[in-house]
Amino acid sequence: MSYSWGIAGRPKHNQSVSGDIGFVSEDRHGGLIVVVVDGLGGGEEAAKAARAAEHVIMQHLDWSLQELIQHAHVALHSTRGAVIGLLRLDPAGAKASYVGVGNIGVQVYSKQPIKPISKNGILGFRLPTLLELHYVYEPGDIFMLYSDGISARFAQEQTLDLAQTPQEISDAVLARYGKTIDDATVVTVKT
Ligand SMILES: [Mn+2]
Repeated sequence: MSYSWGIAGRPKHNQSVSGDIGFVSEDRHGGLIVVVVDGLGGGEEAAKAARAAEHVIMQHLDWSLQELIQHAHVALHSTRGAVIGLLRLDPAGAKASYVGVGNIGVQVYSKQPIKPISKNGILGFRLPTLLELHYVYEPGDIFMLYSDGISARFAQEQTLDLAQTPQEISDAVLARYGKTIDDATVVTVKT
């Protein structure tokens, strides 16, 4: 089973640096780590916090999601802090697992209902009791993670053309639902 993905993002109006980072990386077992981090505040300080979380994850792709969150939490102590959504897709058994801290949105288009949620908190300041959710996905299911610079109205979207490539889907959602008053990032993965 293989994956394809696309990422769209941009800083808020009149900012040159986004405090969001969205990325996708393969682990050694053919699995995928899918991440959106939103550094608190904006600009370079927010980006610094997001990069600190990205660094921890990229260095330890094989760690469990909860270990990644806990280590990112420590790494962000001297930053503005960040919120994060962390999804792992494992082709062995078609397993999906998710841990989210703070306001990162997850939208899944799947044959069986898959509705991950995040718990309130801030990496670097206040970590909630982590909730790791587990699902089995089916080929063709589509996972999307997005920062709060994407309007919550996106969850009610009915007309998105899911036959498009993941990049086209991410671009379309950013164009339609991106708020100019916040950094905005969308990551789309097709299984
Ligand atoms: Mn934001």
